[in-house]
Amino acid sequence: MTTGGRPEVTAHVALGANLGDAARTLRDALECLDHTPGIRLVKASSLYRTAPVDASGPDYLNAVAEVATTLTAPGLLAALQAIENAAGRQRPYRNAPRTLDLDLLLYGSARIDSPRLTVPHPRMWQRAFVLVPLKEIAPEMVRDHEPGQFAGQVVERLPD
Ligand code: A4P
Ligand code: MG
Repeated sequence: MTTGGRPEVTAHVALGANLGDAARTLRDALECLDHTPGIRLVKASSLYRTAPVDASGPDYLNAVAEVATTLTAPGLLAALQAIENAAGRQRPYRNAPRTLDLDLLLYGSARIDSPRLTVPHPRMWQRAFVLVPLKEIAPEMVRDHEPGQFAGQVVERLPD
């Protein structure tokens, strides 16, 4: 399907939060995504409570969304960053606790390696907090990455 000329591309976005009312923030972010011109929310996973990986601080809530977008990949990244900023995201140091993190996991089958954007997200295949929710909404993409291999990464699905 197309809206306004450019064909829609299927993209996957990881959502994470571990400051404030994380569940509320993630649900609001999904709604914001769907209301952003050029982005249509297709599917969202459940929310998962996850232990921090390579980071300290409170447990995270994580989720993954599938969107259809007429934005370019850099345009989609800019839209994700605008939603993060509206949620009060601050970046005091690397992997600091955050009110909202929106990472672009996949943009169709594109491979992008620019200073500001790497797609597929380079760390996604090592992370149960990404792959478990991704598997819930797109099992075909996670075939070769069984979540069982992530011993020690605690991921618990929250009731809807
Ligand atoms: N950037 C490059 N590629 C991308 C992409 N595909 N998507 C650049 C989003 N951004 C991308 O991002 C830093 C810079 O990455 C941006 O300026 C952008 O141009 P950021 O959002 O400020 O920081 P970040 O997301 O914390 O950085 P990074 O390095 O992607 O962190 P990670 O590796 O994603 O780790 N544990 C649990 N349980 N749950 C989590 O959600 N998240 C992290 C963050 C660590 N541990 C976690 C979780
Ligand atoms: Mg990020």
